[in-house]
Amino acid sequence: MKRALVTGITGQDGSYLAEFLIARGYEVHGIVRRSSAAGAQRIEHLRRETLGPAPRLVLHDGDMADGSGLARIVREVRPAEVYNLAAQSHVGVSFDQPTYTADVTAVGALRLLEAIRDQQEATGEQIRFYQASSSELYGRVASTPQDESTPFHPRSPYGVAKLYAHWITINYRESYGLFSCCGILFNHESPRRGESFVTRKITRAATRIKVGLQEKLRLGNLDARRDWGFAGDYVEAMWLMLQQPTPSEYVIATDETHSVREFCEMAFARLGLDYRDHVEIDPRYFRPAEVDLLRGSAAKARRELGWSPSVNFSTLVGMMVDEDLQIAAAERDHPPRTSM
Ligand code: NAP
Ligand code: F7E
Repeated sequence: MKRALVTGITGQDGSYLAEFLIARGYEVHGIVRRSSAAGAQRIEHLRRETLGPAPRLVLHDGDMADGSGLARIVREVRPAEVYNLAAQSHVGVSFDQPTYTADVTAVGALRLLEAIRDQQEATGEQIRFYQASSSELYGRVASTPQDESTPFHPRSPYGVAKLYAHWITINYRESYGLFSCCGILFNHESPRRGESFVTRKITRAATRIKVGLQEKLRLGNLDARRDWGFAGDYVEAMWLMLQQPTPSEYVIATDETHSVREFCEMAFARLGLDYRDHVEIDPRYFRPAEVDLLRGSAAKARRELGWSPSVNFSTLVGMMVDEDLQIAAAERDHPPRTSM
């Protein structure tokens, strides 16, 4: 049985990737950071389903800020594949926490690569490595659509940290022969998306407004344009990259671009509402530097990996609104109780 190690397994992508790998017969090991509250809701169902004498999902306490802990986990697990999805992944937050973002998102990737390099040298067993690079690398875009040859110009501490992680991943390939790949993934969303990212913030608020739990939604820049795909499609591309004969970089995107305003319009309209009656602009959500336009060309991934997205923009919006409507209705009917 193939063994994979996934950092960031409790996140949106980590949960879809763990499901995908378990369905393909992998034993999946995940790194979870310590929290005062139970924080693994997105993978709770997998934990329950894979319990038994030889569990298919094994969780390890660890943190991207702790290199010795990462090295110990890599030694114990002896993975054939490592997927580095852990990051301080919120662009807006990265302006308030730039040093922390650099430590976890940039240097964290280096700590993991060092652990892999040492383990590979000690055992002679190849470890394939996936780095979660981002369309935020393009930032102020030089041309549209963006592909693997478009120059990078990141516009946030997050983007700059991801740029370091991207290049150190390539450097370890060129310097030490590591099989290391970077997926330059454009925005991807799902009903499991964190609630502070704009798509989920919109679908949560629109559905809560629909059932009478809230009246207004405060947003920042409605004119920013993104290439939004479905996270479930994108984790397959991560795995495909590690199954190739040679490591490389791949853009994963839908080749469609829509504004935040269009996302609002479609999400509210699905509920029979007009977003203009509910959305207010709050300058607190403006960023010191913005990424205005992203649209990716996944032609290389299509050609070499045989990958293409299965969910388009309107289906994605519908899927998120429909799931959040159920959550909002349950909240209305069974308000959460607060304990003393
Ligand atoms: P996410 O939902 O924010 O998940 C991030 C994961 O990283 C969570 O499991 C989080 O743990 C973990 N993490 C954060 N800090 C950590 C630390 N110090 N040590 C260990 N783990 C830590 O992000 P996502 O949307 O799934 O994205 C996955 C990866 O792809 C990230 O690296 C992100 O930057 C990158 N990416 C995302 C997109 C996108 O559109 N979603 C696009 C391109 C690239 P907790 O659960 O404890 O917070
Ligand atoms: O913002 C605008 C905001 O935070 C999208 C991460 O997964 O994708 C994500 O980064 C746009 C921006 O995602 C609000 O200014 C307006 O232009 O949902 P977001 P992001 O910054 O694109 C990339 C590819 C990653 O790699 C990241 O990890 O929406 N916007 N009003 C707002 N954004 C937020 N969050 N909240 C607002 O109220």
